[in-house]
Amino acid sequence: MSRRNAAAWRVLLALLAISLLLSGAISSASPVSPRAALTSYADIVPAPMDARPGDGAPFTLHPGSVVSVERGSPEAADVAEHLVGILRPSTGYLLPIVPATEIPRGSNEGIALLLSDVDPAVGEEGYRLDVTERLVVIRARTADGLFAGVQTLRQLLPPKVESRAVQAGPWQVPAGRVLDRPRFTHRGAMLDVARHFIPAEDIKRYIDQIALFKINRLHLHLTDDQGWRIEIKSWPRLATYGGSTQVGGGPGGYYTQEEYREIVEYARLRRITVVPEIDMPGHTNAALASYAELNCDGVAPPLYTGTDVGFSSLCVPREITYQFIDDVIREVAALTPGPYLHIGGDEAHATDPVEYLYFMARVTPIVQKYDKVLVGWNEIAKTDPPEGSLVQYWHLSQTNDEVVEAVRQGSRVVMSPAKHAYLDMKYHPGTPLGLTWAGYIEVADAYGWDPGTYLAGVDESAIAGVEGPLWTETITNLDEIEFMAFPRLAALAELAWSPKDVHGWEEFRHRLGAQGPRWRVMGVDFYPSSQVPWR
Ligand code: NGO
Repeated sequence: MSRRNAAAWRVLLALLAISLLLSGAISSASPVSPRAALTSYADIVPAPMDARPGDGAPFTLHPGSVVSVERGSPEAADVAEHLVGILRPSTGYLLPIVPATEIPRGSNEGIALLLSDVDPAVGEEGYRLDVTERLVVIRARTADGLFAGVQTLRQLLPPKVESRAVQAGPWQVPAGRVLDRPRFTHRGAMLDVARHFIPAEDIKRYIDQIALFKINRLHLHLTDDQGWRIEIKSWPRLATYGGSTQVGGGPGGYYTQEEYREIVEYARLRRITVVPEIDMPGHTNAALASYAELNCDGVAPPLYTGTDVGFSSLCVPREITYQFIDDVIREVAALTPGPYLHIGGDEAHATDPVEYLYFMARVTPIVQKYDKVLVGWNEIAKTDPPEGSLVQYWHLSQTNDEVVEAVRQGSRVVMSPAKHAYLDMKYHPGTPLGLTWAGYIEVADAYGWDPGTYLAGVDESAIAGVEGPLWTETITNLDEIEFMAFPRLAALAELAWSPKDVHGWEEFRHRLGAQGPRWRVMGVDFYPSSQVPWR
């Protein structure tokens, strides 16, 4: 639909909604007391640092409400677009966006997103939300903060606000205020698009689902033994041949660079940084199958559609290996506005340990040459990663001397301990999907650990954040992704965002229960855990 058509439709929808209201076909008050239907400040996930209901009348969004947004900030304007993108379809209201420098007055009732007069307690990524009868005001220092405030506001509106079709109001938000900021800067979700290819449209849907919980990193595991999923123009067979199948032998697929750019931009508009992963030197059968010259014996292996790990390796002594890596990293870095580039490094069981160290010493400068921060699974900790690198901890043990040493040398740690954070583990023995090697992970297990103290000898100050990896050996499509990710990813998001002193399983499971109706409206196929009192 063209922009003009879309605008015309919005006007029509708004007029329709107004005339329905006037004719009484849609009651402007709900049949029961409108207060009974109000959402609660106690139900926000992740729990805010400080949320207080007020005793005033609730705010009500009207057909004539406006969204005012800090003048002169394109990023704040993007956040306003994101907000009305949710509100307009379900309310049917016009909700024009108007530039402002202060709280609107008079008839300009509505929602204000401002970057001025900000409480310093909100930090770089936090926000303050004030809800009174006539106004919702979100103030933050950055667009990240405004976006986070908007996610809180979404959860304070009735769940049907997430509908893509016009619904009956009233559109009320209980009076109150929230002061909020994140515990950790890295709040991630990882998706393995290599074992099973996940189309770009589904990645975008997942981005929408994770943004609601203030996740701000999407780590894409783009390459593995079973598939190479990103077009590399200087080595085209990686995608066209190496991406031509997947686990179980299906047709696979890959993102063209243009599609990949669209994913990155879609994520950016939701304040999410995409972290691309090119796994090496192991997990490389798809590349080895695509180019014979990458193999030490010069013979390309067949494509692989099984689920074993640890059998493939790039050829460390061959010089062409580093030309290949330079080309790939150059092209991926050029597609990546974010600072991070993940080089995997996990389970290199088919690489000689001494060669592994040599390999990483060759690859690290390539990542730096293209101006990216090195990220790798915790195996890279033994290779002396440069200061400022991110080490992603996934092992079962709660002690790891190599990681402690890497932290001493200035690396920071992203916590993805498999026992708690692996979204591909089954919930219980009867879960139809998933693996079991790290154990069963019910919702309480995903929630019941502390990323700040989990690894002995690693202080909370060295923890960059928390990430939930979803590997796809057994997962084939978005419905299955949703079932494995939700509600556990919401639990990880709370560990990553909320201050430790507001964590608590009892409170959390009730907050989580309140997400059920919202997920149902959004069409998210979540796992209805019996540990959660679903509404
Ligand atoms: C491991 C392995 C992956 C598997 C995953 C399955 C890491 C970092 N490497 O995690 O290749 O897909 O387990 O749970």
